[in-house]
Amino acid sequence: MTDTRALNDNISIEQSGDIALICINNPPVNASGLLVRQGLMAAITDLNATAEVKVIAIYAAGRTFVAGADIKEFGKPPVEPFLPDVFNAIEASSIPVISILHGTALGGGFELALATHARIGIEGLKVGLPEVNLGLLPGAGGTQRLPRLAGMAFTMDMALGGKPVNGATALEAGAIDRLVSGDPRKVALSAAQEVIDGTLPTRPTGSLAVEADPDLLEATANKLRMKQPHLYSPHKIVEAVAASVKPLEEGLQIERAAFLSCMDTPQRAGLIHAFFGERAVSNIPEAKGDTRDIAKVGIIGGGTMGSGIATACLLAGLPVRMIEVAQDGLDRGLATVTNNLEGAVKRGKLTEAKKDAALAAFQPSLMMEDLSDVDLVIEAVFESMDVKRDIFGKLDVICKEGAILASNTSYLDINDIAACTKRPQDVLGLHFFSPAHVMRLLEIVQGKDTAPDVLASGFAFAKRLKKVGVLAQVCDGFIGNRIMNHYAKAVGYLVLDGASPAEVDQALEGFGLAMGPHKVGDLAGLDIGWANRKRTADQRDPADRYATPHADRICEQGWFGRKTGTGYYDYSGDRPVPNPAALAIIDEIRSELGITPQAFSAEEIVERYITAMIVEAVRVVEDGTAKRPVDVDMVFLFGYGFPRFRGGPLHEADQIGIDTLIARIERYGTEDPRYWQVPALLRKMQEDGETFAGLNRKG
Ligand code: 3H9
Repeated sequence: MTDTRALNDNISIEQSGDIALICINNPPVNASGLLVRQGLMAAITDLNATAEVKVIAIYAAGRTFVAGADIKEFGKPPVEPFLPDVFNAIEASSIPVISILHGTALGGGFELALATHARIGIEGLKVGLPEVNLGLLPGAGGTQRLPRLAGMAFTMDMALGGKPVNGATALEAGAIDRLVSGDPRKVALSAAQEVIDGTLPTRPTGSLAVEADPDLLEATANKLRMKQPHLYSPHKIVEAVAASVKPLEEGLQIERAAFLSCMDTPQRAGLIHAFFGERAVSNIPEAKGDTRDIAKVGIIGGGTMGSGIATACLLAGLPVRMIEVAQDGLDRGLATVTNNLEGAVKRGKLTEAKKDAALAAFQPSLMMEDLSDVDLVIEAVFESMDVKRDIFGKLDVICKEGAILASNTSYLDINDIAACTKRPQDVLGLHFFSPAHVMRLLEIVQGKDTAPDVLASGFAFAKRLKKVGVLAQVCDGFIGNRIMNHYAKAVGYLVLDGASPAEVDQALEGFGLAMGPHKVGDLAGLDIGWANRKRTADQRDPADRYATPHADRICEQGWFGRKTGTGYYDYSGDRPVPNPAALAIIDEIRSELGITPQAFSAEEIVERYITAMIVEAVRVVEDGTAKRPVDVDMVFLFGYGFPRFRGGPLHEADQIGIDTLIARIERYGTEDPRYWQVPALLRKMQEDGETFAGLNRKG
């Protein structure tokens, strides 16, 4: 006889004879929220008091086993029972408890399994400890129990890398006991029977010992100090894993203390903002609804951008037709695409067979007419409105009805481009970031006539390419480049007023940027910004002292950065060093402008840089170019290398505080009232006691 009873909305028990199954059902990912914790604790207590039960098997309904603690609860007052206590109760159960894992058993979900007395994986399983990605560490026994099953080195890799491994790897390491195929409930029943029959051994993980490995601990700690000096939780992970050689209870206490200290950091808040932000940007009405099928893509332009976009499409399994005006351009495009795909093979992202299939799906052509059968065209030629007008006029004639016509322009007006066609409803901007097959940001730019299904197709396309699509409205530079153009002026100002490019870079790298702005400029090519400044020269205000004339004069020497061997830095030696000739140009301009150089501390450099970025970011939200603050944040995390642990410029603005920001802008404004102005929205937020997190919640 089978008796099934629900303990609450998330946990039920199914008992047949001496076997009890506990089912976790908390869609979509069975996160171990309060009801799951309460239900599991009650189930283990009840079943231990039920005389006939000889084995307990825990499995989950739906697409996955538990994917971790409920992240939405973090930052709120914790409510008992806590996850570690629930897992300790499972391990202490006098009746053997086994777990059946399918889908993604991550974080607290994997830790739940580690506390049971045997683990059965189901084919397709992935297990992992991704807490480090959230600024945390496995805080429910992971750093103590996994070393007992799979060793310290495996645990360290998993907890520091944050990447899941597949079932076969977990089995080989000893993290799970078996890998089978089948339905989780049926596997739970048959595995439970095996425990009773004695063919599936069980034992508490805490009964096992860990082999000490002081060399590994020291080498890992040293590597982290070099590679991740800004991050807090990785160092705490090493500390916790090191404690796994101690008796379990002692180790668990050290882990708990380390976990709680991570929970208190702004990094945890920033990284969790990034986790939800990545999902929030496409959780908007514009991204939903009907879409058009995109089965074949046309790309106009075989330069770096066009080839990168083509690579991204091919990697997503989409056939691509690339159009160029001359054979040598097409040859270059093919060579770049091939090179990109080979790079993906080398990095282990692509198999040789898939690379060959991708190349077979790449069709270069010199005839625009060959775009007549594609579902989406992405124009990726250089930034000339005349050229783009000409192209879109031709596309209007050539492309089939319903084809989506996109421009990868970084700055230009999508409405002007759409006006060259008789189908402006089919036109939108799809702005990729270089290298386009690597960078995850895609700005999806809505024209005034863009049809809803075209916009939603842009989001579906981003998802297919595994990119983060962010909605932007038309303006010069959209969200990202518009903000960048503004704070780039503040960088120029810092340099002209006395900081050297290397000092600025160092200060901002200290803030967490992977590379300072001058190093980025040298890497990307200083000629790109120069061309853009020339394009907008007629819009320059002669009273603007931030027009970065030193950057122009450096470019006039033919110094474009790495590709010419010289830029802000000199690349002729083993390591780049500040270019003395560039410093001389800066000095020359300072004296032409009558500037007496002043010293800036690293702190001051960071303050001015981030404040300038926030000012324009606020304006972008104020005028609706970005829908919400979180959209700006995700643009900067996924397209501009803003440190993820800081959550984005407007998340950072909340940490700084609106009063402090306004005071700073007003103070800088006494030096230059033209550039430093407090945006009206910031003033209003101050009056209302509003935060950017609050604006995000309002949507
Ligand atoms: C932890 O476990 C700490 C412990 O060590 C110690 C505690 C004491 N909580 O990504 P998707 C939502 S830390 C709450 O689109 P997919 C997500 O926001 C945790 N919600 O699906 C989304 O909501 P919406 C360690 C969560 O199939 C929906 O579920 N675990 C959680 O592409 C679908 O998600 C992790 O870090 C959660 N834990 O990918 C795992 N997870 O529909 C984090 C997801 O409203 N999760 N949601 O936008 C993931 O990596 C992916 O979600 C997963 C599924 C691979 C599971």
